[in-house]
Amino acid sequence: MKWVEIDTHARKWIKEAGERIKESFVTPLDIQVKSHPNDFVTNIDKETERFFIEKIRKKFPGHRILGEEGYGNRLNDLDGIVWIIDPIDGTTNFIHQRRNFAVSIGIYENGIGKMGFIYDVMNNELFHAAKGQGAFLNGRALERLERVRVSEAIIGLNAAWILANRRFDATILRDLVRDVRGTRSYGSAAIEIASVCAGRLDAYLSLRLSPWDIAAGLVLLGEVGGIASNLRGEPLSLLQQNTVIFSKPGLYEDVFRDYLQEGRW
Ligand code: 2AM
Ligand code: CA
Repeated sequence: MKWVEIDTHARKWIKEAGERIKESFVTPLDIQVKSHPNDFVTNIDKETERFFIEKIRKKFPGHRILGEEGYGNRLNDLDGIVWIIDPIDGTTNFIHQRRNFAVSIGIYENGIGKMGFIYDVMNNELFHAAKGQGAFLNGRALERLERVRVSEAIIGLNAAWILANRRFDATILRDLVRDVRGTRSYGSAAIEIASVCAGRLDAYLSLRLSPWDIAAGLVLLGEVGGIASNLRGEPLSLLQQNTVIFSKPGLYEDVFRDYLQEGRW
């Protein structure tokens, strides 16, 4: 019963937040830089996070919240029920394109993913999943992911990750890019993960994502038989940044066997 109530409210608030974001387009954005010159936050990211926090605190006072913009709780563990919120995933798209961004919310209980919601606001596509009950796009069940080979795969990957750098050997991902059927980069991790869940992409890889970028997508992916881990093959952490691969089965094992092994990820 508890989870039905959480589900009903989460959905309602997400749609409401989407409407508020669209309404905000008539007023100028207030844009600020965060950790580096290409990492932005806007007044709308902040207002949207505060909107969810107010609603959750009022309706579910015992729940804790981890939000990208920091208005939630400071968490050292995932005990109890925790909402992990990215109010706008794809802020750069939001600023430059006014599309291709999403609201992403994962709800966990004692570290176990119970519900995931990814709302692609401008396409009006709500992906949602409840643990053990399947994953859905606008209410229609998503199919289980089938195995696929590297040579037939379209993968989500930001081109920046194949540039030479000091942290890892970029030639490894370059080999993968050469061997797949194609690459795509949407600029919103949540939309890219949702795309894997819907079979639009076969895998998504990134070298640095935060808990709020992946919390909802992890629940969704589990419900369609996909596999997620960091690039060392270890489980993803929701308390720190991760390298990530979200993938169809088959492709996941092949990518690790033939490409990722030698990396210093
Ligand atoms: P954000 O828009 O919520 O910040 C862009 O390639 C994707 O990576 C987006 O989903 C973006 O989420 C995420 N991302 C994670 N860490 C980032 C960072 N330090 N700078 C820019 N994008 C980041
Ligand atoms: Ca964000």
